[in-house]
Amino acid sequence: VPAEVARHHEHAAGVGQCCSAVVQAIAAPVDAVWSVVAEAYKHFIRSCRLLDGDGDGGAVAVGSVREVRVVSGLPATSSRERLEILDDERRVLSFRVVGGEHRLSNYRSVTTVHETAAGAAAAVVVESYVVDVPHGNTADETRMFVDTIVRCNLQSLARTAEQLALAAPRAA
Ligand code: A8S
Repeated sequence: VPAEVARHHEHAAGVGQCCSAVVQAIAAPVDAVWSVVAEAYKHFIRSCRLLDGDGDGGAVAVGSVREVRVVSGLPATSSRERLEILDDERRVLSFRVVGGEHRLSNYRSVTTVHETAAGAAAAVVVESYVVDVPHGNTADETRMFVDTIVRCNLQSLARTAEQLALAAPRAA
């Protein structure tokens, strides 16, 4: 892994914050995986709209903010996410939570996609994050909660990318 990509996963967790990382192996080419990362693959999203984009579904730029409505059953109803990094070349995506109704203040995550030694049809995704530990919770509880969400999202990403790779083996 190139150092400048690995460095994105080094989070300076301050007092009252915690951080973690989740790794997911995927049986699909990196380009297929990246194309899914750059789209919406997330599990817990009910709906999503760009707040300051032009609304026509065009290219999403760094600095754009989206409002996400969350499915019921979570201690959250909505989240506002600002795109911080979208690097197609190095396959790095990062966003920061800038608002919404939930308990994960100052959440910021970085997702990177990597080739593996196992061959062209295998990738690894690393997603790391830093977040404030909510009042009344421990860092361990917070990491367990967030790791579970991230793991679900990455498993969903894996399924989508693997299906994409099967459907269009040469497109990637
Ligand atoms: C992501 C990662 C996370 C999203 C969290 C952790 C969230 O969207 C959900 C529940 C919450 O309680 C917080 O990559 C928040 O989306 C599903 C609304 C931020």
